[in-house]
Amino acid sequence: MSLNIPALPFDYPLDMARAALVIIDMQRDFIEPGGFGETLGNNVALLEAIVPASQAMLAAWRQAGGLVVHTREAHKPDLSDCPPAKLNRGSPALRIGDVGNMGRILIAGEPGNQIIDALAPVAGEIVIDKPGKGAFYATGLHEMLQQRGIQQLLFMGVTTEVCVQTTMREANDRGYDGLLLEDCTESYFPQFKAATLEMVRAQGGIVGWTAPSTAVLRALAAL
Ligand code: C5J
Repeated sequence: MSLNIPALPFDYPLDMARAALVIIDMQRDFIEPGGFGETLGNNVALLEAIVPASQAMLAAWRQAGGLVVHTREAHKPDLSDCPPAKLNRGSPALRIGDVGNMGRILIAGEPGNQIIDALAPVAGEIVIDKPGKGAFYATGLHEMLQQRGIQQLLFMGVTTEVCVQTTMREANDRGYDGLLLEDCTESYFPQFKAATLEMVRAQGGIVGWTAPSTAVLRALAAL
């Protein structure tokens, strides 16, 4: 049975048995005051603002028995999975592997690399450490989803135009139908978020669909 989700560019037929909620990089260093994102001069309040809607979506999804995937942008402590092309760009003031206010930046296991408490994974949920911006690169995520018969991916998380959009495009190329939850994703640059939403749903859904989380919540409540 599929649930009809009002979405753009047209309705999304959600089949819970074949769908997963993918929560991208809701990590302390990107979202919390004092973390990597704020140290670089970004207004993290923009990202914090999506937490309540994301919590409500996650709670409803869990209640409906849906599969949840969490990702973290995380590198090995020796940085052997971080190519120079990634390491040497970004702000020279604070680079991947440097010590920030919440431990080493984007290094697995460090306090700042953890998912925020409000959206912490629970037993049975998939947690992916990804060295790239996209969640499919060098992670085995595609195989994990295929083993579980997943064909539809609903996306939340940060930042919209970087890790969320990259992952959504990777998913699209692998044959998944992606739906981006508009109020559960954010960027440090509001114009980049707006542009990403437009790009995703342009040309008949060239990358996928977008919808407010309330559209999914209403459908799940009717289950
Ligand atoms: C993510 C980034 N998660 N903006 N990372 O989008 O570098």
